[in-house]
Amino acid sequence: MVGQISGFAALALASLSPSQLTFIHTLPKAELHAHLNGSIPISDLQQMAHEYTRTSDKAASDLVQAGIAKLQNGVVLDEIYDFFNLFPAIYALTSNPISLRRATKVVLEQFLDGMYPQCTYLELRSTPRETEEMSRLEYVRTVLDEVERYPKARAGLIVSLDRRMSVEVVRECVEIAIQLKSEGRRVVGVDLCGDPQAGDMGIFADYFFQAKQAGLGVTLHIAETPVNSAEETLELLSYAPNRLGHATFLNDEAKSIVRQNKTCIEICLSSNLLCKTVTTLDDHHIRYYLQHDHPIAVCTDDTLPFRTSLVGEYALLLAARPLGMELSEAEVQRIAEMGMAARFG
Ligand code: 6MZ
Repeated sequence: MVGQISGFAALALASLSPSQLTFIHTLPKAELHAHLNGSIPISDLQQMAHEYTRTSDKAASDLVQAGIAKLQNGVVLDEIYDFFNLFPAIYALTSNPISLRRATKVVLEQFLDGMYPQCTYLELRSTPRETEEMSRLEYVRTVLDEVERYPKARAGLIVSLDRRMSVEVVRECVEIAIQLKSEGRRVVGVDLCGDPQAGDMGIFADYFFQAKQAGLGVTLHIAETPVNSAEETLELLSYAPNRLGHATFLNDEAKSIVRQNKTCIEICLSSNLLCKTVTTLDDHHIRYYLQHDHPIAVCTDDTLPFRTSLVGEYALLLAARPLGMELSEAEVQRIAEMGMAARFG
């Protein structure tokens, strides 16, 4: 387990006693914020890259090889914006139904299989992509086919909308989510994600409203960086989201709305530390929400670049300072219960 992860969480995990490890492994936990294309294990990605380079031209192969080498060596980010440059290489490897299906399968196995699964329940999220070999509808159906191999109580899908999308693409993605849900497929919610500097948030309002009307949960990446303005944050809060991703830079007005509505905050500790939006665990906004007994869900975000696992994120809660937050087992159990209570599915 420790061998597969190598970031902050690995150090915390290695510092735990056997009884603390057993406690974390046996705790019912929900993973509610995991991006599919950011969670593919490196060994699978390497194999996929190997096959890809045999059938692709040199320029495309070079791009993929350079991207995979970076991920393999452990990404070091100067700032969060460097993070989004990692995806073109990964996307090249998951651009047809066969490779997408394979990636989804290994990501689900990573979270849900084994003697001590990372989580009891997973809400995987992914952004529908149109490629030369599949439509966005086919993309979502392909991911769902794998998600639905697990019982309903174990896995669901959130359809992500990227901040860079045009209004036409946003409309198409929300229509797909609503249509598939009405067919009884396991779409449980919609998400807003992507480069925090990009996009016009005004175009999303109607579509998040439609998604809510159709019974889908709504979660929004919000105030992930200091450049996200207070106006944008208030606009996103006006969509009445059920959960929020990161919420690192909320001002007092936004915090008071979030607390009044008891909106669950998806907390991704390693992600925030590696993207340098939070300096240390002592400065992390999780402390504010714990002090106020506000609902949170501890999640991984992207296990590959952030070199973590859900068990590793829980280790960060429990481990002694300076490796972890030194919370008690009772506090960690309460956090896990809040995560389970915030499921859409
Ligand atoms: C914002 C993120 C993210 O959807 O193609 N993504 N968006 N903040 C983050 N935290 C640092 N981590 C991942 O998965 C990859 C996509 O998820 C979004 C980005 O848009 C990325 O392209 P899918 O499966």
